[in-house]
Amino acid sequence: MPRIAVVGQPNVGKSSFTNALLGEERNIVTDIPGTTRDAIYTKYDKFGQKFYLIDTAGIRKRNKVHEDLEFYSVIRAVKTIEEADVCLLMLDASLGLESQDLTILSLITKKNKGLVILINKWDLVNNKETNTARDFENQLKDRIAPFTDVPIVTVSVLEKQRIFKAVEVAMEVYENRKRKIKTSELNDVMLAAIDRVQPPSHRGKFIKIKYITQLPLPYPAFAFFCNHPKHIKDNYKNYLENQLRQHFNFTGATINIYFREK
Ligand SMILES: Nc1nc2c(ncn2[C@@H]2O[C@H](COP(=O)(O)OP(=O)(O)OP(=O)(O)O)[C@@H](O)[C@H]2O)c(=O)[nH]1
Ligand SMILES: [Mg+2]
Repeated sequence: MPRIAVVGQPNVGKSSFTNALLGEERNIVTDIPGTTRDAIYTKYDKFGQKFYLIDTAGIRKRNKVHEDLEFYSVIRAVKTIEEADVCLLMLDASLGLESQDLTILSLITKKNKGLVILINKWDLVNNKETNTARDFENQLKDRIAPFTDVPIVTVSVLEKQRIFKAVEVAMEVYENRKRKIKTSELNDVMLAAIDRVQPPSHRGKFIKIKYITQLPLPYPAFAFFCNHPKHIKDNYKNYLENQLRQHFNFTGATINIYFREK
């Protein structure tokens, strides 16, 4: 079963979200940051969807952690990220994206976990116009670059707005993260892309990518076999990643690209 963890800073509404989905007050909700100390696993089985939902302790910046208890909460939250398939990174709409959130985000991407960003407490945003959510999303994307192929959902747990949408999106990301592309299709698409924009040569050395395979890992990872793997530049690697994202749906999943000698 998929394991979906709700992570984020203290007090953003992680336990409230879990309770709202389960339809019961299973996890303690208070306005005191740091209420949840342990990761709490619950089985969700509704509307044809089954997964483990993991409520975690809020993650604080290390230097703000004074108490021992809080320190261990951070360790546990990090462990939860490691155990999860998809992480729902919850933000507070009234605070926006803070540096701690970027720290959590980089933990999630380093571990190659699926990612959905939930902007909670959307009810607190005043004067919502048609474009408010879109503007908020675009600003957020600028700040989380280069990994921007990430779903962002504005929610209000308090008003039960879009919480099931959040679940749906999380399950999509779960599928995207484990998506396997047939080798023939992968090579057709990517060799054509490589033909259109070829890797720049390095000191007169012509770089030729011969074929591509997807690695048997729980997250998208691809090996590009070529003659001079060390001489392929990062911007070309970015081009390849963008091409993969344009042709196949990997939204919310990290993509690892390796160059190997052949
Ligand atoms: N206005 C508003 N308040 C919310 C919303 N969701 C949660 N809250 C409030 O935010 C406070 C914190 O909620 P919790 O669910 O305990 O937050 P948490 O992220 O689990 O916090 P920790 O366990 O301390 O990390 C509570 O007072 C909630 O009632 C929302 O959508 N809108
Ligand atoms: Mg909590």
